[in-house]
Amino acid sequence: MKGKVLITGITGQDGSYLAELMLADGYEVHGMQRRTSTVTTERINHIMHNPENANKVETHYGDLADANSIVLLLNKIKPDMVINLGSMSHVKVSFDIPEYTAQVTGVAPLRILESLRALDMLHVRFYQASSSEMFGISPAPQNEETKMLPQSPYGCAKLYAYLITKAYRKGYGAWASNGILFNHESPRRGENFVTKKIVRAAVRIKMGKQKKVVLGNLKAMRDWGHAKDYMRAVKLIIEHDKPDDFVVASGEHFSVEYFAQRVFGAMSMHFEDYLETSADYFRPNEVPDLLGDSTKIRQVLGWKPEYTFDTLVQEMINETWNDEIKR
Ligand code: NAP
Ligand code: F7E
Repeated sequence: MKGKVLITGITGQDGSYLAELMLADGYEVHGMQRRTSTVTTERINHIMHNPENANKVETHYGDLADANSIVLLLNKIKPDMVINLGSMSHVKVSFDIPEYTAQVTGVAPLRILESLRALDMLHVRFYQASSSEMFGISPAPQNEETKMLPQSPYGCAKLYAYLITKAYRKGYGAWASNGILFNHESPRRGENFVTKKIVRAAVRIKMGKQKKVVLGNLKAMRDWGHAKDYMRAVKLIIEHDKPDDFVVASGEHFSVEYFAQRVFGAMSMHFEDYLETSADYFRPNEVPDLLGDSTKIRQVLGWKPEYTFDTLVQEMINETWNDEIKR
C-alpha cells in the first residue's frame, strides 16, 4: 500500500476519477459521503463493487458542514493525504444559497486544517480544490499571479478557502497545496452544468425525445478540459516534493455558443434551430472570459492534457448517447 488518502466529494465528478487513479497506483482510498435521501453513488458504484478493490476502498458518512464528523474521520482513518473536493459547486445556485455556500465551499477547508492542527497532524498532505472562478473579471489569460476578483458567492467562498490554505502553509507549516482548476468536464459532469446540459439536450433532440434546449448567456468564454486529465494534475500536485499552488488549464477558450454549435453540428443539426433563451439561466454577475495559463504546472510537474476540446466533446456525446439508449 502506497498510503492512505481521504477524498471529500468522492461521489462527485472529480472524486470518482481521482479515486480510480489513486487505487490504480496502490493507494488505500477513503471517501467522505454525506447522507442524502436518494442514492448518490452512481459515479462510484463500479469502483466500490469491483472485487479487485476489496479492502482498498471505503466510504464513511460525514459532512463538510460538521466539524465533529471531520475530526472523527481524520482520527479514525489517520490518512497520509486529504484531498478536499467536496463543495457546493454550482455558481448560479450559490446566488440562491450564499451562506450555505460559504460554509461548505469556503469554511470547510478551515475545518479540515484546524482539525489536523488539533490532532497534531499538520504533516498530513492537504489539497484544496480551488477554482478559476476566483479570477472573476480579471482579464484573460489568468495565471498564479493574476489578481482575484470573484463575482459570485461561490467565487468568494473559494477565494477564502484558497487564502486560508496558503495561510496554514505559511503560518503553521502545514503541507497544504491549491490546484486552481479551470472548467473541466466529462460524461460524469453534473446535469445542470452547461456542457452536459447541451450534450444531453442535443442527444435527446436527435432521438426525438426532446424539442428544444433553454439556455442563458451564450457569449461567456470558458477554458474547458477533461476531468480525467485534471485529476492527473491533482495527483501530481499532492505527490510533489513540496506544497505549492498551480493553475491547471487547457490554454484554449471557446464561447458557450461555439460549444453548442460543435455538439449539435456533430449530430448534423443546427443548434440555432432548437435554441431558446431564458432569463432563468442568466446570472446576476457573470464571469465573461476564463482562459488559463498553466505554464507553471507544465514546467515544474511535467503535466499536459491528453484530451483536446474535440475529443472531450466527442466522448461526452458518445457516452450520453449510450446512456440515453439505456433509459
Ligand atoms: P461535483 O460533481 O458537484 O461534486 C461535489 C462533491 O461534493 C459531491 O461528492 C458532493 O456530494 C460533495 N458535497 C457537497 N456538499 C457536501 C457536504 N456538505 N459535505 C460533504 N460533501 C459534500 O463537483 P466536481 O465538478 O467534482 O468538483 C470537485 C471540486 O472542484 C469542487 O470543490 C468544485 O467546487 C471544484 N472545482 C470544480 C471545477 C470543475 O470545472 N468541475 C473547476 C474548479 C474547481 P453529493 O454527491 O452528495 O452531492
Ligand atoms: O457555466 C453559461 C454560464 O455552470 C458555464 C463549476 O464547475 O466551473 C464551473 O462553473 C457558463 C457560464 O460552469 C447556461 O452563465 C449559459 O458563463 O457550466 P457552468 P461555471 O459557472 O463556469 C468553475 C471553474 C467552477 O469552479 C464551478 O464549480 O455557461 N450558461 N446557459 C449556462 N450555465 C448553466 N449552468 N446553465 C445554462 O443553462
